[in-house]
Amino acid sequence: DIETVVLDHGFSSPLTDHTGEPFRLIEQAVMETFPGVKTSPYVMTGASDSRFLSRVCDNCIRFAPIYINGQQYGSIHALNEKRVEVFYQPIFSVKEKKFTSAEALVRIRDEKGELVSPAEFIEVAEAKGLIIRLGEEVFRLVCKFIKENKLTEYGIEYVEINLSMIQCAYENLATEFIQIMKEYEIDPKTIVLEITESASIYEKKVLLQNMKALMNEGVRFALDDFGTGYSSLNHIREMPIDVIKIDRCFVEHVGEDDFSDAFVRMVAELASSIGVTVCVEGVENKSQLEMIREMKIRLLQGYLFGRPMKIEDFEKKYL
Ligand code: G
Ligand code: MN
Repeated sequence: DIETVVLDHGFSSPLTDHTGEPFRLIEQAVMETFPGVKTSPYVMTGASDSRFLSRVCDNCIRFAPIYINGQQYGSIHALNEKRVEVFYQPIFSVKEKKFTSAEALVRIRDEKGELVSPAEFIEVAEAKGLIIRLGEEVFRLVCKFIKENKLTEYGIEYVEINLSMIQCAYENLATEFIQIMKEYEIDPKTIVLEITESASIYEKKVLLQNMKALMNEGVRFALDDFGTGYSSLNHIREMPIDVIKIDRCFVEHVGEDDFSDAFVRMVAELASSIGVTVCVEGVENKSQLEMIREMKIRLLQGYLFGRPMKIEDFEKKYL
């Protein structure tokens, strides 16, 4: 059950798996090579959870087009043809009564110009080892956005960027991001990287090294989708986290079930006593807003305040 891949590179020695065994590559698919990155053979041998196993290693291989239900989304093509876009969703500060940050959310346009949602392509990009380059492009686009719009002059202090756990486990991530920030001459304090709890248990050592190197420059970190996945309050203690983003499933039931209420209250209480900022995600209506208003929450995000929107719309509305 080996995935079909075609090798189109100039390697002289056979590729090997983690045990050093050469692995088979079947002809007829496309594989691209880029300096610095290799996807692990696990992906190709169809391991049950390729998302976890598609580690990024030292050498240099990446896969090219991606197919979803037989349709070619071709992230590589999208990347090359500049069909990757970043949308921005405003984040409201309760204390300051204004929008003080935004979350960057990646979109891809298909050949017809229709938007493809990340739910459809992120997982595939991860499994195919494309996420590193996609993530780098997103990071570039955000840096460009920050620089061109002088965001801080408009009170938008930082932009949050989601990291895939594969990016977190990529040894060169920090070096590459630092280089890009220099290139665009942006202040690292205007960047907050969102990691998920799953990332914090997977390849923890590399993640912590990346975090340390980036934090030395001034980049900060947020824990995304908090309360789902492998929740452990220990993550907050072990990780140098600035912001906790409470998953939107909690605000969805706030005021309806006691657990959600208690959870949001507890996280807010804990966070405020250790100097971590809390952001509640997914605020969609006034009644939810009323419910969370008296909890010690600093930041609010959701459709009630603004949907993720194209750069032009974000500029018109907030800049
Ligand atoms: O995992 P993460 O929290 O980064 O997910 C962000 C996603 O949540 C985006 O795709 C965004 O469109 C979506 N989103 C943002 N605000 C809301 C909201 O108020 N309600 C719902 N249902 N989704 C939201
Ligand atoms: Mn996020």
